[in-house]
Amino acid sequence: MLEETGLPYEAHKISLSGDTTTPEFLSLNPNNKIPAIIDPNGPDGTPMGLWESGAILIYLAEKSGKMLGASDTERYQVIQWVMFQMGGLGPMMGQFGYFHKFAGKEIDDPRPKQRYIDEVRRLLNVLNGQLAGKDFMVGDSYSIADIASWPWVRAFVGFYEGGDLVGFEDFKDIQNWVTRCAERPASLAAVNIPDRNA
Ligand SMILES: N[C@@H](CCC(=O)N[C@@H](CS)C(=O)NCC(=O)O)C(=O)O
Repeated sequence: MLEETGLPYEAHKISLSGDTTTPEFLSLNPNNKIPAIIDPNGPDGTPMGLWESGAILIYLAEKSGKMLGASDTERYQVIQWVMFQMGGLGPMMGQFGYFHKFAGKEIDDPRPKQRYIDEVRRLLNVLNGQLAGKDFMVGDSYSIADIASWPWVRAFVGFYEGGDLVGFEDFKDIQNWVTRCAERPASLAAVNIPDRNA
């Protein structure tokens, strides 16, 4: 979003094995998660900290006047689909990852993992329907709904290796949309900020 808008920013590399529980980080986000931002020039001209990616995206969209739909109706639809990611795609894919790739894969009971496979497939079906015949999730333009969502789908298939389990092959509109979003110049730049190998 910062690359798309051109807002100036300074990225900080955060390790999930320790950096999010320091007193300094907790003073910014008591929920010890990334992302979190500090805008030194917040709404009242004073510094403002903010966490939860959906809230950050809405804030940056309003600050820049970009990525929030082309009309008032689209604005609420964009927010609706951002919430769909926050409450659906993100948590369900994340829990799937725990049971499929991380510590949860040692659990013999197949039901927890199956629960998240079924829920992710259901959510992808909803998203695929929304994308039918469209380039982006809402209206004709790229928005914070897309920005919130495509990296999760890409990570579900690539990083969590869940594609085969949900029949990702069948979700052609999602596949084309992920490629379309990932190939934007801002996306190509952003996925390596901060430098993963530094
Ligand atoms: N709903 C939150 C989710 C944030 C989240 O789960 N962040 C993960 C990384 S993707 C994290 O910081 N995990 C570190 C931890 O749990 O210790 C948001 O969208 O900002």
